[in-house]
Amino acid sequence: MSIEIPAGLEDLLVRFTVEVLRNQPRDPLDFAVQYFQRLNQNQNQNRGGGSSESLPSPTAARPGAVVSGTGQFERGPANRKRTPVAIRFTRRVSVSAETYNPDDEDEELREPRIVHPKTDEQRQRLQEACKHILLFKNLDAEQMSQVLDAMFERRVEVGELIIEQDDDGDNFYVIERGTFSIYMKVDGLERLVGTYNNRGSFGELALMYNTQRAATIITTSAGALWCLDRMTFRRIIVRNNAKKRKLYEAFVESVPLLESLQSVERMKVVDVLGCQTYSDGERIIAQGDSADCFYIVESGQVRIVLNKKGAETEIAVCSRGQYFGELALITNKPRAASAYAVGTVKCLVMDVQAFERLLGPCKDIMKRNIANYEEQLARLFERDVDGHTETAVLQPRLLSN
Ligand code: 1OR
Ligand code: 1OR
Repeated sequence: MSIEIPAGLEDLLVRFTVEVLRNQPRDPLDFAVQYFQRLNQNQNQNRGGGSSESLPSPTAARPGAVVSGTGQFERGPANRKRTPVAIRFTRRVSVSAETYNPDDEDEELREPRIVHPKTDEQRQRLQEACKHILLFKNLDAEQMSQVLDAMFERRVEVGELIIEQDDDGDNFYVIERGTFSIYMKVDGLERLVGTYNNRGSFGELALMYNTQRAATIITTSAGALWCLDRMTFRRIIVRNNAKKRKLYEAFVESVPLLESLQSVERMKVVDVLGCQTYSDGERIIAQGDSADCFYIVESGQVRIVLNKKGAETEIAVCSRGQYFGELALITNKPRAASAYAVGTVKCLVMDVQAFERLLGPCKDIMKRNIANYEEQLARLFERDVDGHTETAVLQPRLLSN
């Protein structure tokens, strides 16, 4: 006797099983009833042209069914916590960074919305941690609220393995507090290539491009992370990135600094940068601060001001297509000058890790310009000595050569 398995049954059951494992419901039967009812409603809505994205998951209807961050992790060798078991269910579609198209993932996008209920106190901490996350900067209010709903907290201890290079991607992580080391295998040896210090985010690459994890991340202190599951990340952030690419494609093609990058690399720059608006007179960078960002001016003007012995001197003005904030990242020193918005200014902002990863080919240009600063500085303060300081003779630095 041959039994025919209806088309889609296997997929349906796998998806349901993943949801059960992810949500750990106290009553699986009740969860199943709600899950399938909502799926059914969802499909009916889709047939009628409705959107599936606002559907609550069974967890939303059942406050208290929170996924515990720590409960999900299994222990591995050396007593380190390993990546979540849910990782085994992620589908790595390809390992090519160039071939992603979130709109192809219709099935994934139809998954019910994930909600992890939070106390007011947790939500406040989460909002604070997410305030400076560049990948969230271009989201509208509804998208941001869905992201916040889906995030869940994970407390970490020193020495925990959060991400292991070459694993599949499960979550994107936002740092609330704690320090982390970034390791990469180079010629078979693990090398420390960077750190995170109480701010920032990581784990976006494997989720954006369906690749294996590019680096290993280990905690170097106790701390707290907010995690966003792969599905929500793809449904909201990756889809939004497709729009961002269209929006900024022409602009990044016109930025002289990025000329030496291939067009696919320029698009990866767009994927990770955030757009930030500043009002007239607002300080964007404070001289002496430690640095973790790099800026390209999209519109408006930015004054670069040097404070020497209490006297402020304008040393450069950056306008559309020009960059600033590279010096401290390259020299690993505090900010050498302050930067202020002139009128309303929009900047594209990139974090130091993305700067290191993506702008390697542009560093020669930046270093040449840094050499020019030194010359200009020497000229400026020679004039000072003679009592003829004239900042107007200093040309805004040209960033295209
Ligand atoms: P992921 O999903 O690949 C590991 O998981 C994460 O480490 C990765 O996303 C990034 O968020 C983060 N190169 C690649 N990934 C990095 C790097 C990095 N730094 C942090 N991540 N480099 C180090 C830059 C300081 C490049 C080294 C050449
Ligand atoms: P940062 O990361 O140090 C401040 O943050 C930014 O201001 C710095 O990177 C540069 O992008 C910019 N000439 C032009 N731009 C400068 C200069 C400069 N210093 C800092 N920035 N100098 C020459 C002045 C005649 C001063 C060199 C110390």
